[in-house]
Amino acid sequence: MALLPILRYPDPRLYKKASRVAEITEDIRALVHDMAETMYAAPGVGLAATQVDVHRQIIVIDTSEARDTLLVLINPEILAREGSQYCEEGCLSVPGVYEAVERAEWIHVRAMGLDGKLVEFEAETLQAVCIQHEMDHLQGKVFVDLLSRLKQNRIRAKMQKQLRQPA
Ligand code: K1U
Ligand code: ZN
Repeated sequence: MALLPILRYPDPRLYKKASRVAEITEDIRALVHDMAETMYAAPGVGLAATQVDVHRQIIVIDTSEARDTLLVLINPEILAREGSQYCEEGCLSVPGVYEAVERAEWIHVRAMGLDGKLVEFEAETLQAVCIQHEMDHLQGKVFVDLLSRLKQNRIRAKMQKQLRQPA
C-alpha cells in the first residue's frame, strides 16, 4: 500500500480525459487500494484516478460518517439525473478552496465494481455531489472551471502563491 502524490490545480495533467478500463487486473486492484488509502489519509470523501496522474476511469468515494463504506466506481455513467442543489465543494487538488457549485440533486448511476460486475444505484445529497465532482475529474474538468472567471483567476493566483511558498 502507498500514499500517492495528488496533482495540484492548475497542473495541465488534471485536464486529461481518462480512458475506460477493459478488465480488472492486479495493477487496477493495487491502484484502487492506494487511491483509497490516499483519500482516507488526505482526508477526503472522494478521489479520481486523474488526480493521481492515472488517466483511467476509476473513482473511490466514502461519504459515510463512520468512514467505513468505500465505494469503488469503474467506468461510471450517469443514466438519469433530476433536480438541482448547491453544495460547498472542496477538492484535494485545490487545497483550502471551498465554493458552492450547482449539481443534479438525484442521479442514477451505472458502474463496474472491483469484482468486475456492473452495479446500478441511485444517489442523492453529498454522495450525488461527490460522484458528479469525481466524474468531472475523469473528463478533465476541475470544479474551479464551473465558477466565474473572476473566482477562477483569484483561485489560480492563490494556488500559484502556495506553490511558491516552501513546504
Ligand atoms: O475530488 C476531490 O478532490 C475530493 C473532494 C470531494 C468533494 C468534497 C466535497 C464536495 C464535492 C466533492 C474532497 O474530499 S475535499 C475534502 C472534503 O470535502 C472533506 C474531507 C474530510 C471530511 C469531509 C469532507
Ligand atoms: Zn476534486
